[in-house]
Amino acid sequence: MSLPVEALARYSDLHPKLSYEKFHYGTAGFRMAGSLLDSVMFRVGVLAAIRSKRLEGKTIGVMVTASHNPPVDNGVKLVDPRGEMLEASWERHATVLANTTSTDEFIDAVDKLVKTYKINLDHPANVLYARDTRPSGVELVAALEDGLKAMGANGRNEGVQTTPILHYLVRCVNTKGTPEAYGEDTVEGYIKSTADAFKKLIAGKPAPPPLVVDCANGVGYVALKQFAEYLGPAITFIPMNNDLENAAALNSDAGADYVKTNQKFPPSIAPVLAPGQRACSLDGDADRLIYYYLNSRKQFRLLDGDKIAALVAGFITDLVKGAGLEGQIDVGLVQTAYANGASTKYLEKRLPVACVPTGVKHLHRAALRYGVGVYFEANGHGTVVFSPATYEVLASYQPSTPTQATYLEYLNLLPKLINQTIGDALSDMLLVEAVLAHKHYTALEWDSIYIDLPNRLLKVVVPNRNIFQTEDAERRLVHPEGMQKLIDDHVKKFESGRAFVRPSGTENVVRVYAEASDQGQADQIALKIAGIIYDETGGDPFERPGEFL
Ligand code: 16G
Ligand code: MG
Repeated sequence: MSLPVEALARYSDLHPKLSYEKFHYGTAGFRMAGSLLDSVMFRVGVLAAIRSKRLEGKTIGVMVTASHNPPVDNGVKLVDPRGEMLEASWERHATVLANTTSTDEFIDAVDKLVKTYKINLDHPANVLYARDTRPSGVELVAALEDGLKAMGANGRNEGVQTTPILHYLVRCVNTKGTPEAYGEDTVEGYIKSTADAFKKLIAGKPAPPPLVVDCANGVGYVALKQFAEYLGPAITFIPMNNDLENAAALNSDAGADYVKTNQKFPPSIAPVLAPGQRACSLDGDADRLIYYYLNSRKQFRLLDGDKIAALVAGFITDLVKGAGLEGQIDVGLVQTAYANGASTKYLEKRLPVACVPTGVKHLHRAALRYGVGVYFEANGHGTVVFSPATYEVLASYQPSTPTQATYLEYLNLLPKLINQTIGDALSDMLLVEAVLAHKHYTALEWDSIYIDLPNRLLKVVVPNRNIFQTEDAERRLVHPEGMQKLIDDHVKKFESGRAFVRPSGTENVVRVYAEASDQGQADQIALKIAGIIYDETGGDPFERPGEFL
């Protein structure tokens, strides 16, 4: 089969590129105002079909979402056959195709891609796609479908789903009928398998208290309702911010990003929490989770990704030990430089802790190196991955005591409960609730496993963030020359002082993180570094004077 040039031209002309727009496929795919994405969606449909053919008909996923961004935005990202994010080397092909300025140029670029990889176009193309609740998603999916039609691809439209469910379905489709079969490739299959594992894991434990779930007025509420049906009395959810009728409400004063960024309750949640009661927030596409609670002094207390990682990593190491599998399964944790120093200190006593650059793909790749890899970013992205060797150990191990048998049973349930393809706010939520039930922890006891060092996160608008280059997992600047020394000379004056500067991958800013033994010092360090950046690069210390993020 040769490239269907006539069909590509006909459909491409229906989705002309806006001349002035520059597109870039970044850590979270393409993401911008939904109104600018028509041509991009069509071209992503063509690219997904070509990638599927390249992979001999393996199903490629496409998720139309802009996650925790405001409702006016939308975006799209591709998902590879094992449910992981698009192979990094193809990100630039997505960027090139999106930026071709005419149908002819687009078709030439497609032709070049096919020739470069010697893609046999006779292979079928299978693409599985879904969108979140954003209204612009309807038309954008139609543009995507034109891309599939142009290439004669088989499209499977899963409608409105969470991002993690899309990732899960892609992996199920591609492993069906193989020894690595991941599960039934239906939403029902995902809900049932995850819920069943949860119910078995907490059987005989105290039932979790009713859980307030802030759904960010997004698609997470759709999946939460389905879980509630399957879970029945095992756990009671109190859904909040579940208004899917009003598109403007998405992520507005709600969601995991709101809580993490503002370090406070969503306004609608604050009045309903009793002292000691915990709650959690999903983000707009339900791939990020943050917990929090009202303490006895009626203060907001954050239980972020680092706290979730600590709880989960501690539990899994206990299970491995209890099962008598310490020498056969290595549990490791992956963090980024944002992880609070206190969390790293607490965890590295218990298990290997690796630090990698920000971005789920870096953490996911590092976690795959362990028998059981736990990874969470402080912002609530995270999951747990189990290596093929670990599956074999769990399948063949003969426990020598009833206690070991019990722990082995729990260990065998975790891969079913946890969506290993990408951070999944709902499956992570059930995992947290299961661990708290096993440990008989209240939110306070969970919070007390270590005490966060006071910290401050700032963003500084600079003329050109790309002059900031980092090394050592973004913990040290190598460029601008000499800036890291200025930072080190200042930070070393403070006990437990730590700070780093990194260019944002999603906004035109550099981010400054600082922590110290008290809040005043952490603030002082962050402000001083913002000043150094300003002096050295002419950046504007604050997007809005005094703005803290
Ligand atoms: C994206 C990343 C997230 C990262 C964030 C950092 C994925 C799926 N998402 O949202 O992991 O924490 O960017 O943004 O990789 P920043 O570079 O602007 O700080
Ligand atoms: Mg998200």
